[in-house]
Amino acid sequence: MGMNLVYKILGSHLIEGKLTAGTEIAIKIDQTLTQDATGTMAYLQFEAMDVPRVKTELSVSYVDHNTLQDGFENADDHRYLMTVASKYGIHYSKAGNGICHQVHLERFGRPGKTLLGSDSHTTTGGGIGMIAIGAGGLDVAVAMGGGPFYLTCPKVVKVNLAGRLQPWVSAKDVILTILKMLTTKGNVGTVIEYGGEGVKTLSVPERATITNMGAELGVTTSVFPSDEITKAFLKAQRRESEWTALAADADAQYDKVIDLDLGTVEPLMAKPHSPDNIGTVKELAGTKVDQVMVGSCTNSSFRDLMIVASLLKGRRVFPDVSFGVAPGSRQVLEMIAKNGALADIVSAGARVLESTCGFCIGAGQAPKTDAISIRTSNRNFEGRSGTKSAKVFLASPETAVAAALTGGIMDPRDLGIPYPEITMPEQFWIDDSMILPPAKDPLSVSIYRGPNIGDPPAAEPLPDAIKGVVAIKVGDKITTDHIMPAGSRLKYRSNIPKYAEFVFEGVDAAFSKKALENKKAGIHNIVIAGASYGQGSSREHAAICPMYLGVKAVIAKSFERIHAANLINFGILPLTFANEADYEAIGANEKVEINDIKAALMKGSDLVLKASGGKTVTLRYSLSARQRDILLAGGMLNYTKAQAK
Ligand code: MIC
Ligand code: SF4
Repeated sequence: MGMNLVYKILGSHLIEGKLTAGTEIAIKIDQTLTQDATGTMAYLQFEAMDVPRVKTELSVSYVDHNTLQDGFENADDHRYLMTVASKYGIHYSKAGNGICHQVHLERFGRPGKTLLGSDSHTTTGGGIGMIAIGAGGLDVAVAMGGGPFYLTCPKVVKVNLAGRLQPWVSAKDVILTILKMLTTKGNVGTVIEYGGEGVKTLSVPERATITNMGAELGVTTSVFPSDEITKAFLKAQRRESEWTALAADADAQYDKVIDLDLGTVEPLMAKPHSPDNIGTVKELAGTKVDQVMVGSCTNSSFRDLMIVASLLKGRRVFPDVSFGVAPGSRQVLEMIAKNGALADIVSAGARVLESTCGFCIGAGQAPKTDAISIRTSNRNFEGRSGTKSAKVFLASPETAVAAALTGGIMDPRDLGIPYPEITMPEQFWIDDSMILPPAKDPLSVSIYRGPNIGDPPAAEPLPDAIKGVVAIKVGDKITTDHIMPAGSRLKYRSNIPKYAEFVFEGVDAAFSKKALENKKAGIHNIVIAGASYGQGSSREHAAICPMYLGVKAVIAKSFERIHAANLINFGILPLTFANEADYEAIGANEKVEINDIKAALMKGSDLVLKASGGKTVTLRYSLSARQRDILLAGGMLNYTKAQAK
């Protein structure tokens, strides 16, 4: 029986387990990446492991998220990251060199390799034929130390692409089409493998736009084959020797096959406030627009920016629209500067921004009250832009420019201008001088620690009985941004007691104070949630800070993969309702208890929650033996220490 591409790559990296969907496997990690927002905690944890040098083939530390430096905290963190990288054998990509996923694709991604990154959009690497997975910082730290990465062996869904995209329709519209079909819920434990004749019509950056937003589907990752197009991309990056051909066997098996004719894809948009709330640009046409932003790791490649520049050339941005452009990397910025396209963008009236995440994470460019903002990024969660009342629509660069030029949503096909032909360069501009290699003599490097850097907090062992209170009850689709706000709060990421003051800030501003008081009084905190709890970011602070506040269990209808793993790593029980209707049975502030936890976990039997009024609710969990032991030890760091004894 033939093998699919996903199992071929996983199989060649398998350390424990069998390739049987739904069972736990461990794989060897070849490459890691971190970014500054999750990186400081990852490296603090790596330091605590006492490993003298990373054991991966390649590890890169990027600074791209918090570069605004409105205070000393971010700059201090950058310096910490630079010195840690130098000492432990990690490459350091300086602020200004670009967004981690874009730079990694350009300079380091290699077909057939595994990449683990402390960022949910690490999946971008699937565009170049890698198994690239997002995880919490602690899992990445373990991988840097040479440890395997544990995951549930995925089901593999093939998206069989036929035909070719019509003019004015691009990769973003493809992934929005798939988000419309599959939504953001129910795809945990799946990997998407793209195949079919249509693959040949997509360049590597276009493939990467598609795999990038696999994170929004909630899949473990997505992957494209490595073919002549991949080879040409690597050659243009002067890395042809790193190419290898990779494809599924002709008779490969899949859990499901979805057919998509690229020729039928239309310009689409994700409406507020979820990436799967899809509408056609045609039906949304006429909506007045206040802000348009092009950039983010989804759509900031050379091709994307050339489309933007070609459409803007000789034209002007609509007077009352604020239009910003953030090239994804210094390579892209330098190339459009050298070929004149940047001048076309500037002349049209765009605000040219640093090559960073910036607007995408709410670090600057917050739109006006009640604004309609069109963005080429990947997430439009409420408040993520920095303005709670703003309505963010996600769209392709083509659709974004049409809105910037006309002041309203409009199908770009109705602009009445010819679709620009963009040819991919045979040679990209290569200058890696902003990527600092590690020191040859690690002893010569002393690590810089500013005053905002704290110690990673230790988790307490799991209690046998949780006796406490429902400190908060939330609904469906709670993102890690809801749990741990980003934007201006993120500068406290290296200081857990401070950052913990903002847990659930936008949902219940009193939560943090209340939870800490409970903890001090010996009362355990429990979170009750709906479906897809912990969507979005890989930010492990969404587990660490609640742990610091004394949260012992989260009971939800369902969890997203990365967040569930982070909860376990930090000793918080992720539990689900045996009967979803019981979500209604427990209210906020109710006193509850869960007894005999250890015996139940050892037997694998259900847990029972008793509420104050005498109601009982049956709770389930899905844990491997290893995860159970991590929880019993009180988190991954305690578990690792105990194993080392
Ligand atoms: C995001 O897009 O939400 C982020 C910010 O890149 C996060 C990482 C973080 O929280 O720092 C992600 O996607 O994992
Ligand atoms: Fe940065 Fe936005 Fe990409 Fe996250 S999604 S890595 S914030 S550009």
